[in-house]
Amino acid sequence: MGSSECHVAVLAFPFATHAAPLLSLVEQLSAAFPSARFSFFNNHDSNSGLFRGRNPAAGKVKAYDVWDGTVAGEALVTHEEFIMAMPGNYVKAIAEAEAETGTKFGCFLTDAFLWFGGDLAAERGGVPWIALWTAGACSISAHLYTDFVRSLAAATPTANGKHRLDQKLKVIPGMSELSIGEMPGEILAKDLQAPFPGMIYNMALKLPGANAVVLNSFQNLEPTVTDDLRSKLQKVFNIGPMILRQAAATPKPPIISDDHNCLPWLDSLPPASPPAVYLSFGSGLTPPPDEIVALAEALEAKRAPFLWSLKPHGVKHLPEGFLERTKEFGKIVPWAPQVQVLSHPGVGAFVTHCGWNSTLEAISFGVCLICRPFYGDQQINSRFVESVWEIGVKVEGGKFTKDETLKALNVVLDSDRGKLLKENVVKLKGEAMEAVKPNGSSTKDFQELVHLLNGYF
Ligand code: U2F
Repeated sequence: MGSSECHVAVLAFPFATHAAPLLSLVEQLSAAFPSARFSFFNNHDSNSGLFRGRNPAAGKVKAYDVWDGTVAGEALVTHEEFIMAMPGNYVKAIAEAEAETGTKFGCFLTDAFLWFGGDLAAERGGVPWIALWTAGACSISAHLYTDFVRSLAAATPTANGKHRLDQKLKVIPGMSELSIGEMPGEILAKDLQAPFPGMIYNMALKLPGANAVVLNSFQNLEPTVTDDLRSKLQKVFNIGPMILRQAAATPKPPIISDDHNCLPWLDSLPPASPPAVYLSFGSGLTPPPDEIVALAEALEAKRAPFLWSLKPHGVKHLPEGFLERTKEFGKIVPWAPQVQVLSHPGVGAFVTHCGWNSTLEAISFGVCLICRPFYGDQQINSRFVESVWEIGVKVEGGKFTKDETLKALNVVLDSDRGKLLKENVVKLKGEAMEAVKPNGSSTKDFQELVHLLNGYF
C-alpha cells in the first residue's frame, strides 16, 4: 500500500503509559505502509526507554529528542515544565528534522494531548492530523463536554456555596451513571489556563479539527458514548484492545521479561489454591503509606495468594514482619509482566488504580477489578467497571482501609455477586476477542484508518 514514500511526524507525550501505545500504532501503520518513514518526537528519557534494544518497525522509525523544558543538565521535576515548553520544543525539533531530510512532513500522528498537531498539519498545506487518545471513549467524551459540565457544576451551588458534585450527568449520552465529581480534575479546574488543564482544554477545543481520532477501545465496550463521539469528531477509529490485535497479528509471541519470576511463582501455586490477587497501580503511582498498610493488613487477613507490583519506596511502608508472615502465599516485586500475569489462569482479582491500559488488559483476559482511582480518567473508568459493565467494585469510601479492602476482596472472590461480575467480565473478554478477529469491529476500524491514510500516503 502507499505508492510514494510518506514521512510521518509522530508526536508523543512522554509521561505515564502514553508513548508506548503510540509507538505500537506506528508499528501497525508501518506494516500497512511499508514505504512510509516515521520520525518519533518525544523527550530523551521516554525515547531511551522505548527504543532501548529495539528496532521498531524494522528501522522505519527514527527517534528525535525534544527539549524537556529544563535548564541543561537538570532533571525534569514536573510535567508542567514540559508542558510549558510546548509547542516550541516540538516545533524546533520538527524543523530540524525537516532540514535534515530536505522534505516536509506529509502527516502528523500525535498523542491527542498535543492539541497543536492540527496547526502544524495546516502549516504544511493541510496534511492530515491523526490523534491517538490513549484512554477510553468515556473519558475523551467527558473532555469534549468540559464547558457543559462546568456550567452544570456552577449552576447548582448548595447552601454552603459548594458545587453539588453528586449530580449525575444524565443528559450526556452513555454517561448517566457518572456524577460531576467523578469527572477528571482538569475539567473542574479553577484555572483552565494552568499548564495541565490548559493542555487538556485546548485538546477538547481542537480535536474536532483532527482528520481522525484513534481510540484503544472497542465498539461494544462503550457503544453509546462512542456513537456520540462519532457525531462530534470527523472520524473515530476504535482499534483496540491493541494488545489483543497485536497478539492476533503476530504469530510469534513476544519475549517476556520476567526478571522477578512472577510467572513461575503463579505456576507454582497448588491447583487447589484459591485464586490469586494481583495488585498494581500503573506506571508511576504508589498509594500513600497509610493505604499501603491497610492493603497489607487486608491481604494478610484474607490469606489468598497475592502478587503485588510495588516499588521499593512503597515496600518500606509495609507493616513490620509482613513480608515474613506472608512469605508462604505472597510475593512483592517492583515490576511484573502484567499482561502475562493477568492472562494467567491462577489470577482471580486485580486491585488497580483503573488506568485505561490496566482496565482494558483486565477485560482482555477476563479478570475482575477492585478499583481505587486516583486522578484523571481513573474515576470514570472505575465507575464504568462498577456500574456500567459490572465487572468489579470500587473500594468504598474512595481509599484503602483494611475493612473496605477486605470487603471488596470477599465480594469479588467469594460471593454470588463475584460470580456475576466474573460472568460479565468473561463475556466482555469474548466481545474484545471478537472485535480483533478479521471481521471484527476493531479490525475493520483499523482498515478504515489505513484506507483514509491511503489517500494521503
Ligand atoms: C496513565 O496510566 P498509567 O501508566 O499509570 O496506567 P495504565 O494505563 O494502567 O498503564 C500501565 C501499564 O503498565 C503496565 C501495565 C499497563 O500496560 O500492563 N505495567 C506492567 O507491565 N507491570 C507493572 O508492574 C505495572 C504496570 C494514567 F495514569 C491513566 O489514568 C491513563 O488512563 C493512562 C492512559 O492514558 O495513562
